[in-house]
Amino acid sequence: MQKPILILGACGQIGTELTYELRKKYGATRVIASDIREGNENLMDSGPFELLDATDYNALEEVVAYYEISEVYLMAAMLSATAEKFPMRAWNLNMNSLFNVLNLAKEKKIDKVFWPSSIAVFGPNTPTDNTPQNTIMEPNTVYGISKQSGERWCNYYHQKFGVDVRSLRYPGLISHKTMPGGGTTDYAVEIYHQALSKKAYTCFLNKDTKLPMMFMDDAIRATLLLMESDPKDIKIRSSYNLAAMSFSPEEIAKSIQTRIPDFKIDYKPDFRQEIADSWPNSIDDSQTRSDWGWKPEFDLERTTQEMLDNLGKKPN
Ligand code: AKB
Repeated sequence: MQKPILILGACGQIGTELTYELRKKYGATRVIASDIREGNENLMDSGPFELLDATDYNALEEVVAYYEISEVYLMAAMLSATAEKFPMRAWNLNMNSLFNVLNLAKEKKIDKVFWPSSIAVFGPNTPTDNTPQNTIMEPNTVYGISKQSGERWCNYYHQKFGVDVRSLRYPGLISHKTMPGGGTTDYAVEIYHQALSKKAYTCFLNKDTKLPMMFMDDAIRATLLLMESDPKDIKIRSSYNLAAMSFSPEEIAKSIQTRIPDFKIDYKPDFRQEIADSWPNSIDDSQTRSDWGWKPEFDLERTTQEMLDNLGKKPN
């Protein structure tokens, strides 16, 4: 039987869908959702929930002991755009929560950890097309620096203390169930909402800024696949490159126009343009595919169809 799982940051964009999927798979009572605030009604009604700050070690240790938690998914983080505004808060949240979870695993209080990294670990000196798994990184954003440091700590805890920590470098994630918050790739979700509500969108990135992206179902599937993989197949304990598609704002707009022909887009780049310019255009995830069998299912066309169909059913 699956031992209890704790999700930290369960009310965010990824945490919400991860909670639904894990509850579907393992049963609602075995998946404890937690966050510093309550989530949407569906999430709160779907199983146990704890108000919990992932940076508070004692509170975290108490919840882990109470539910006899075996696996932790640490989804709490401050993303790239917000982190530029609050560097110290971002560093404290992103690093202290990770140390807390890694230390619980080191002390054998939990068995397995998932921690998300990001394409933000790469920087302006990284090769931009088909960015390899191992390459120059040198991130120049607060968020990217925290993710790159986190990767090194994950690898360190695995090598020194045998901690079973697993990680993916998520691209920008697109979903219709929960909004993203504070990221540079958020435009790729906002655009679908505004295409339906206003038939127009002003994008905060330039029209030709190509970034790696993924539909949420693929991201959740990759996460569960990695967590269920045999430890002997997991050759990388810092974080795996993960890819599905890459597109620019102009390309996503064209894909929306195939279904909403009078949709209009214009461009007013802001401070997020500089962040996006420092990230890769596309990612080479061939090692991820060969080590544990990853393969994406959603391209841009299918993502547009899913987003517009599902958002179209919701009240504004
Ligand atoms: C962000 O834009 O900050 C995130 C990410 C790519 O990690 N979506």
